[in-house]
Amino acid sequence: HIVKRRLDYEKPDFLISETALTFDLFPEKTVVTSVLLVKRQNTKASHITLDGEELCLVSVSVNDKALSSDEYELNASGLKLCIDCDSVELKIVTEINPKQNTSLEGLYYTQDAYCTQCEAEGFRKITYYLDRPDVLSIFTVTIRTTDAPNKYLLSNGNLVKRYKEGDTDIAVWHDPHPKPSYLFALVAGDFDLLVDTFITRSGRVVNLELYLEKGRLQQGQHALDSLKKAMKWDEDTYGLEYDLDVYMVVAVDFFNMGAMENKGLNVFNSKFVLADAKTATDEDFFNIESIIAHEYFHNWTGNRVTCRDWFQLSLKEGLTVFRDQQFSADMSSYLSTRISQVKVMREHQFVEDTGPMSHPIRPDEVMEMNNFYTVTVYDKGAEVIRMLHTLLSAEGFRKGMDLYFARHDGEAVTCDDFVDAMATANNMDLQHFRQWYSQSGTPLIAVSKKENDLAATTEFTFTQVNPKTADQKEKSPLFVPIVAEFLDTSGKVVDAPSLTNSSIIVNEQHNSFSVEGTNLTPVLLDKFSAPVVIDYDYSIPELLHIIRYASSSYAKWDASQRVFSACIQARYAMQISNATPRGDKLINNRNTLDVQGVLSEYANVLVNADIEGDVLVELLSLPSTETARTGLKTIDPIAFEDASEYVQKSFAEHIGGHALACLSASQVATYQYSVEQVNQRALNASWLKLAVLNEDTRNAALLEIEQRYIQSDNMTDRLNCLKVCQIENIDLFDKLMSSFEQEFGHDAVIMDKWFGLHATTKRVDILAQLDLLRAHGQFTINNPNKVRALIGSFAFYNTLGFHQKHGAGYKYLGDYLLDLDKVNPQVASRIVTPLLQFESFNEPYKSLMKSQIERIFTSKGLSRDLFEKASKALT
Ligand code: B3K
Ligand code: ZN
Repeated sequence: HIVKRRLDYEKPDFLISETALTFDLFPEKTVVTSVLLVKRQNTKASHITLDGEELCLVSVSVNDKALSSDEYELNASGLKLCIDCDSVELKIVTEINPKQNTSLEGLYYTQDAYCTQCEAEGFRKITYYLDRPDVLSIFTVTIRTTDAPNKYLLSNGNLVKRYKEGDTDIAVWHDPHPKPSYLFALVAGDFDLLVDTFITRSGRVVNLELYLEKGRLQQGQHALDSLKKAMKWDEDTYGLEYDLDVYMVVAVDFFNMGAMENKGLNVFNSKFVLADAKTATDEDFFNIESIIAHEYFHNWTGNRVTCRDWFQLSLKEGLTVFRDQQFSADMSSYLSTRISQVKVMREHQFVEDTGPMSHPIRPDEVMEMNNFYTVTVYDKGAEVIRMLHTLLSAEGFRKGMDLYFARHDGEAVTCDDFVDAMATANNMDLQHFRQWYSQSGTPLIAVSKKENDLAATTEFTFTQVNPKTADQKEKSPLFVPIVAEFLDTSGKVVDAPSLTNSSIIVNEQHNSFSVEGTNLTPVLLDKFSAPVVIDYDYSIPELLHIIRYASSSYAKWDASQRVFSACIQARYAMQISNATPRGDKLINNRNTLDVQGVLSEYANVLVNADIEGDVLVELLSLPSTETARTGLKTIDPIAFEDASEYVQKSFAEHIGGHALACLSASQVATYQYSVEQVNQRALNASWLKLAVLNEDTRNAALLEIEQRYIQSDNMTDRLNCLKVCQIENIDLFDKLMSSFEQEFGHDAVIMDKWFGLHATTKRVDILAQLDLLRAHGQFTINNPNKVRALIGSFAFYNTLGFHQKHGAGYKYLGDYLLDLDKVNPQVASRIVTPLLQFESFNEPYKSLMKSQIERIFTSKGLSRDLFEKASKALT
């Protein structure tokens, strides 16, 4: 397995100006005929090497002359032949087996339909080609089939012709926009079709077509509405219009990720298309809206302007995630949207930074590109774009975007080209800022304060620490905008003229700022203005002061997470030390914390302060383990989970009585996906959980759950009920789960929720349960959604089941991954993640996890995907 390096980039010697593909579709033997107009760019080049994997070559001809096998070189990764002139027509015929293709990359056949996935390097599993994003070509695609169920034959661009020759159905598509091979798509199968139109602001009519599993037309309406909103939003916000006559979305059950932005023909995981009140949760509705928008936004940020090479992936992904985040915040609640993004950063991206797969948002070295569709490239990439947006303001950012498109429409470019456009349009020096693209890791900003009583000022010193990561030892200080405010003792925000755009710029190892006044409480990193960790030794009274008085709801939430985290860490320290506890009072490294006292006071603030419902929801929920353990290098996962449960339960004891009252007061309305209702349902879920955890209200709350589960008209409430009894009453849980299965057992998408709930249940016999669930009629190792729902949920979220004392949970995952790797390496490579983090755990967990990685590493026939991760984890 070879490592590719970013700095080794070379321009292609040849381009392909036109690509004509003909597919004769048969499930087990599809014939692909490719006619390429090849243009030489580098006159010194005499040979072309085309990428190709798992192909059966039938014939090659150059300018109509067939080559004999000694006139080309063929190996497992490609085809090399002589082209010693400036322009030739190359004709290549290959055969592939879509039915046997369980990797779901390239052309595959499942559930009576053909479907493709080419990004990043899947096109080479369809035919020999220059499978790299800087080779843009005009595609014409002919699809031929004699299969009666293949009613729809789809590819990119516009349909030119649809006709019959004997019993062969033929469709011809032409895409006028030059594109790289990764944006190619083909779909053939029978679907129900949901249609609508969108009129662009310049008056062009675009046909919108959603291809859905038969009988599910109703469930496509939310996706269709979301698409129209996204199209309008991109015109209003960035002046960007759609550029073809038709926009197609196909939903399929077998898909490796969320969706794919193929030009004019998006392919979606049906989980991110199908929804109605009865079967989808508020979260599903939210995700559908955001992913539909994300893929649509790619039409400009990704397709019209694409990446020069795959190291530049964040050019399109970071930017498009930022755009979909802006869109979601405009469509729903800013606060909950932003908080969910920050959780992804803290719970997944910061974790990636501490493990063996650490990389900058623009990686330098890659073995398997599919391994780099990461939270770092996507979500941290979006945070880097967001910092630019903060620094340049919305107007400045728009100017930069306009210049970026003016300069690069139709090109394949780099992250540097993007930053250049931003810098030039705003006449700004972004030299230091650029380092975010090349440096990996999470900066730690330690903050200390020194009061000068005479001058009545406070000096804040920011010390930037950039811990070394698995991939980089040398680090330097980054350019970090920290949005901040300072509260005086009465809760008023003091004037701080040293702030630019409400931001403190930390750009050296030490930066100091002076603020008028003393006894100030700093509110730092409001809205998560940079992907960093702030280390300031907040006292509990300071945090409660922020929760009472900060001008920003986000800052209140952030402070509340610190209150809970402090309690969890204090309890954890007490549990793992042998010190005799005096009640809950204990001494950890930093402070003496009376956990019960803190929680009681915190509950008091929540009940008595005038806090809006949407903020309250956020303030009632505990941080995840990843957030709560911030600052602890290694943990005992079981003891930490116990500590967290203790804090959760204690909090419920302090606020639970109030919870039941709030719950009973809430009114039930017919389900609607609206900001108000989403918020109300979330609040009810929090109250329900707290009421069940509180001894006094527990029985009443459990009755309430059963009733709600039966009476509710929507999946959100029902799933919330199941989640609560999953923790607190396993008998009721089992009863409701069987009724769930009876009702929805026929529906694959809904049953993923059921598999996920079972996989995360605390049971001593969880591994035997997993075995049973794998034998369930709806489960198959070939379907990524199923594998993620069952095995993924177990490994990522079932702390007690996964981290078993003698390593049985780790071994279970190891065994499964070795089987899965043979079926679908991309999915296996995602689910191995929890095992890679062994350095973050105490013994014996660490060694037990590591031994599974060693076992995977030494097993025969390992995919490039798993090999890359396992080998990195062991060096
Ligand atoms: N661009 C695709 C992801 C492709 C993943 C390849 N392993 C979806 C997206 O980000 O929109
Ligand atoms: Zn994307």
